[in-house]
Amino acid sequence: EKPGLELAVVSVPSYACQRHTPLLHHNTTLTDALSILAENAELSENEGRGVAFRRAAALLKSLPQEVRGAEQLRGLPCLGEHSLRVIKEVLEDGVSHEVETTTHSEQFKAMKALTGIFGVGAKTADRWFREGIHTPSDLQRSGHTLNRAQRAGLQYYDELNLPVTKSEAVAIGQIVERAVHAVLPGAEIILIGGFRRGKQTGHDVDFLITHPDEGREEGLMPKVVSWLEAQGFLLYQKTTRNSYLESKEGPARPASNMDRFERCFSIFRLSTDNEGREIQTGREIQTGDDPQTYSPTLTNTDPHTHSDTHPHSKTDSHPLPQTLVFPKPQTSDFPRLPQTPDHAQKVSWVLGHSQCSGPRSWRAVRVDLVVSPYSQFAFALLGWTGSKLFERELRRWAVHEKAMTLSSHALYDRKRTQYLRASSEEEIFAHLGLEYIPPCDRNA
Ligand code: TTP
Ligand code: MN
Ligand code: MN
Ligand code: MN
Repeated sequence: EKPGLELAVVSVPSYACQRHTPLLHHNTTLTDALSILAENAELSENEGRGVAFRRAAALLKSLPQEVRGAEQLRGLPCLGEHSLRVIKEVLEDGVSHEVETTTHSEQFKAMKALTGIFGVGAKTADRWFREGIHTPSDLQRSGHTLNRAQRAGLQYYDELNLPVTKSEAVAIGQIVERAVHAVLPGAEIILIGGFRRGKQTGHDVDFLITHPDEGREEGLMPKVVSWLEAQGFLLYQKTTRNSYLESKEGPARPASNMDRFERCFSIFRLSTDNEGREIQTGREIQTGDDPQTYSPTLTNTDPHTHSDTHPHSKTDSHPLPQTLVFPKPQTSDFPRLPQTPDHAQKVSWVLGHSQCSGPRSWRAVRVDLVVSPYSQFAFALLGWTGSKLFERELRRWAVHEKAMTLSSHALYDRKRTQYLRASSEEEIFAHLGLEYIPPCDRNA
């Protein structure tokens, strides 16, 4: 055996939360294959199998070099029999038979297309699939009664399946910032989810909102939503109020993985002009308002949004501005997109709902807003930054290795029977006995 090829000599810890997992890594061919199988398992509601494939993929993402032969994987954790078989096949033949069969299967294609509709989960999609509904157009024609979310999901299907760019995320951030500060000055807004991990595109944009004076954040979401609605920024929204206080389960013992923060799942109407620039205006500038405040300039061009933006962060070297400021607008200051995406033209209106109008000057974007009390902020930030597998691994580590329970609200030490406070993510990692992993390395 050639020296230096045995990756197992570099000891790789078995929990993803013990490893650095960057966005760009050396084994994309292998992880793409495993991700297809994970996705298929999840769509078939076989969660255990899905997690096994996700863990195997995450292990490969964390390796310092490209795997060229299966013998290099000897002794590495997280690689089950099935995953190893798939990896070997891809290494030897370039493709895996099982992956090929899956990607070409009618069921997988239909389940992906149907769950690609906002508001449609695997259960519903599977029921429709068995009725012969394979595409959003089939669903449209079927005359099925849909809920409000699904109707919006169908209406904006194509747009919501276009990746959201980083500049669109920043533009949305400015709107959210304006809305939040209009109803609660001093509130803090932080970009979370995939964009905080450094992703250049996402399926949505996620924001966490808090206020340094505990309690001031209560009831904030309905006010923010009203403001956004009045300005014409919302195409759809569903707000869920905080159910944390009245729940009987205890802060770190949620009944499910869903947390109980006040939150809003929404679809924004993001204006874009024909030159591919984004403007942050809603339907109309309302009379009585200062028009200048409707066109804030983009102040963040730093690609490093994965940096911690919280004041408690100690390792913050290149943060997104804590507060996005809105200097006096100058049209020339509008951000130019990297590749002028004219979404209105890219979108093919398969559903035929807007044949009448020409290219539009706006697009629909999925946005998630979460409000957390300041005392839970670090937990919410950690819990909503992802990736989903990284979060799952953190909770598994806490329970199995530390006898602790971690949620997006709190950390509970079951041996000392007490809650452990934290005002930064670094403190939470320290409580858990883990090396601090920055957001950009949580792409497990
Ligand atoms: P997502 O927005 O679903 O995922 P993402 O931002 O990592 O990736 P994408 O680019 O595709 O949008 O979720 C973001 C984080 O929020 C994820 O780590 C899990 C967390 N989360 C919860 O804690 N509770 C919830 O109910 C949901 C929907 C997400
Ligand atoms: Mn997201
Ligand atoms: Mn989200
Ligand atoms: Mn960086």
